[in-house]
Amino acid sequence: MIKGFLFDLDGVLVDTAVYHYKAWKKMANDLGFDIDEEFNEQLKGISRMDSINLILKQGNVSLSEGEIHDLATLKNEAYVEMVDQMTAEEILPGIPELFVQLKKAGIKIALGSASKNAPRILKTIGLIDEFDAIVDGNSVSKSKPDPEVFLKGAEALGLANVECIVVEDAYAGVEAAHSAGMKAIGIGTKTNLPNADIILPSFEGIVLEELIKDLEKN
Ligand code: B16
Ligand code: MG
Repeated sequence: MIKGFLFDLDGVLVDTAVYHYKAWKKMANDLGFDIDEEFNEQLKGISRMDSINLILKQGNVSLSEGEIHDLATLKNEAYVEMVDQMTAEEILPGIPELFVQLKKAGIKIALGSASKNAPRILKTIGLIDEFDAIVDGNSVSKSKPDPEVFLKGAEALGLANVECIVVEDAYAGVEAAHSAGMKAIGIGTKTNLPNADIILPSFEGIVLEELIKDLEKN
């Protein structure tokens, strides 16, 4: 029986990837190279430090640990400045309606995100009070595809792993869900999420009862 939904943040509840991209691109440009949108796809769902290390490798830039840390801090300051301007308008289609249906059905809601800025973003867009538990980049030490973030999410909700469904937009996130013994709804396409149990372009028009029936069949 499904008793909890664990939501990823970026790409599922809001599209913060565009702001991460702008801030990383500026950092790369300041260092004398560029990154494009195709490269940016690899950064979705992975931690800040894993992201900066991949970007520096891409630009063939070698820096000390301290310099890398300082650059990541500067990138984050630029990112935070942008996400602080976000509004509820940026919540992705169908999410508010899905939350209403989940609450009505008595299904708990948790966040399972790699972002250390997740609580700040949820406050800014007015979604924070909808969550029964929040597990973010501040409370996990291992990045997806490690299942830690979702295992902690189920634990925070007081639920067994198999009672939880993960909602993800990243391949590594779906892998993390499966390693945690949970089914995953992928937001995207069959091409980028071939491993998801159910794939939806978004939650627009989704009827929870039917979705749960499909998940239980799978
Ligand atoms: P921060 P998610 C992830 O969010 C982003 O997809 C990823 O691009 C970012 O590097 C990561 O959060 C860490 O974010 O710098 O804010 O701590 O998809 O796990 O919700
Ligand atoms: Mg994501």
